[in-house]
Amino acid sequence: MAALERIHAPSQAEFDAAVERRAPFVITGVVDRWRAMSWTKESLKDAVRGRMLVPEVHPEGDYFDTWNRYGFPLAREVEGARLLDLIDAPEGRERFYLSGGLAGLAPSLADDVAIPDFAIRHDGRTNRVGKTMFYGRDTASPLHFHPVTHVTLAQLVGTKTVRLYRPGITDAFYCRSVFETFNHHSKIDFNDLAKYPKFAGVAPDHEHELRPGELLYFPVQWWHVVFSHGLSVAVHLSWLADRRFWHFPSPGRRTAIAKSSLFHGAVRPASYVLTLLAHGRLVDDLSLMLRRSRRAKRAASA
Ligand SMILES: O=C(O)CCC(=O)C(=O)O
Repeated sequence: MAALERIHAPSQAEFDAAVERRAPFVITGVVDRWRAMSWTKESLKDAVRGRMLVPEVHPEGDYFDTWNRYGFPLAREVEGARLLDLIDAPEGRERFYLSGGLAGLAPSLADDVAIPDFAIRHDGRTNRVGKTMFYGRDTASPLHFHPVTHVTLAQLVGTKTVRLYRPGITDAFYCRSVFETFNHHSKIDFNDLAKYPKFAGVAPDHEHELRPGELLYFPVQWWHVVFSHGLSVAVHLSWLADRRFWHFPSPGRRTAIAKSSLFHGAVRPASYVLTLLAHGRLVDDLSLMLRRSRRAKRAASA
């Protein structure tokens, strides 16, 4: 397996040239200048104290199981400082993973992440670059790809193992249906790979141990699965990729369909309800309501 290319403090021209090679690479000498590198659990707790945040909730403590059971992670409002404590020292089986726009989660910290000029000016345009924060302990993010964006992931605290696979949807990736909300995700449970025999012959193109101070560039539509070890804080920066970076036929064609306005306007809401039904949540809720009303009627007539 090839080690990733490493580039130190790239100029605009060096960054643009590296992206044109259409393979992931690691950037050093950028994140270590951010104020965010001095974040600690205590400073983060102060920044989110009193704010109601909405983390991913994994009731059984198994990230892949939640995704496969419901089609997406569950969510609940939790006060910020308590949430960071719960992430670090869980009570019971339930696990939380906080991810979301940095300015929304912790507005006082948003400027601690300095978006590099090479991202803003990439591809000869002025890009709107989003900042997403990830805070979790021993997390797993299922195998997925970014359908339309260039992404760089900056590790601030802890380490992550990232496995990357070149683009293309085949049966081996057990991709979710185009009708699902997370249609760019795979169903593969990495804790139970025996259930996914077609994936057995698929080796990652790269596996990288992401360390504090590194910035990992994910080309648009490359598959990746991410595991964090211990407490992990990371920020990802993303901006829209020109279509010339998409991979055709797959997943470019499917992405074009999934992002089309017809799909969003008419097909998607219907497919969303079907997805919920297929995953049993609505079925469970409706049958519970029916059982309750039958019981109430029986009790009233007795
Ligand atoms: O760090 C993670 O858990 C997920 C990161 C990721 O997949 C991303 O930045 O796209």
